[in-house]
Parts: sequence; structure tokens; C-alpha cells
Amino acid sequence: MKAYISLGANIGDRFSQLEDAVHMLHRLEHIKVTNQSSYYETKPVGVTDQPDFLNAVVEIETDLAPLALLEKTQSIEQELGRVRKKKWGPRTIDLDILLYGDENIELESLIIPHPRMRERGFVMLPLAEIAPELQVADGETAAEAARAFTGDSGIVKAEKPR
Ligand code: PH2
Ligand code: MG
Ligand code: MG
Repeated sequence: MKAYISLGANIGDRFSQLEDAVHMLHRLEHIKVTNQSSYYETKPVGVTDQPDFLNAVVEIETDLAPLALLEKTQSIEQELGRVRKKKWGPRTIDLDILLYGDENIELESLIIPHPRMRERGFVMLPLAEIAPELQVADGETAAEAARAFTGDSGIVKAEKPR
């Protein structure tokens, strides 16, 4: 199954944390990272008095069931030192499952498609970069949903530091 995961970090070494998370995903059995967006420097959305984020989206191929995939993403968050303090507060790494094939899932612990993804430029711009034709809602592609955010000065492609 093809799935899409968004990654975000706004404390610590944000580039390394995102890169480590992608490598950890790829090294897991049953998951292959098949595409990765650029990194984006983004203004915080929601709780705005926190540091800027680095965001990206990856496409994976997996035969894990959704909840098994969620367990993997949560253990990567744990391993990279995520401490859950306040909802939507600063984090060393956040992995959110956006889409899992074309499945609709509504569990207490997991809602797919991610309920807020189409309102979030920091998700839609990187997603549209790697999967413009992907259907994100009835009759709407990622590229179409991302159009609402083109020219948003709060979302800028970032160069990877060397
Ligand atoms: N994640 C949030 C809340 N706000 N803002 C940006 N720019 N990037 C994020 O990844 C982000 C956010 C909750 O997970
Ligand atoms: Mg999130
Ligand atoms: Mg999350």
C-alpha cells in the first residue's frame, strides 16, 4: 500500500531529526521510502508563539496495516526524543500519517485522511511537490488543494545545510 507521512520539527537540530526519521522509516522491515519532498521552513500554525518548523512529506510503500504503521511512527518519535507536553507545542519530531491508500479510517487513535491536512500549507505544498495528481478529497488533487497556499510567505523551501 502507498501511504504519505508528514514530518515536522521545531526544536533541536531540525534537519538531522527529519533526516534521521526518514532513514529510520526506510530501515524498518515492511516500509520503503519511495519519494521525499524538499524541506520547507514554515511559520508555526495554530500555536504561533513557538519556533519556526522544518517540514517535509515522504511517500512510502508498506504492507503494514494502518495501526501497525502508526506504532512504527510513534516509536520513531520516541527514539528521537519526542516529549509530549502540550498539544501542538514545540517538538523535536512529529510524524503524521496523512493518507493510506484511499482508505478512510476513523479510530480513536488514528483518523485517515488526516483531518486537517488540506488546511495546512506546510503539508499540502510538500505533498503536491511529490504527488500533484494524488486525490486528497472528493474530486480534488494535491496540486489543486496546494494552490490555496502558493505565495504564502510563511512557507519557504529550505536548502539543506552541509
Ligand atoms: N505542526 C503542528 C502545529 N503547527 N506548524 C507548522 N508550521 N508545522 C508543523 O508541523 C506544525 C505546525 C501540530 O503537529
Ligand atoms: Mg502534527
Ligand atoms: Mg502528530
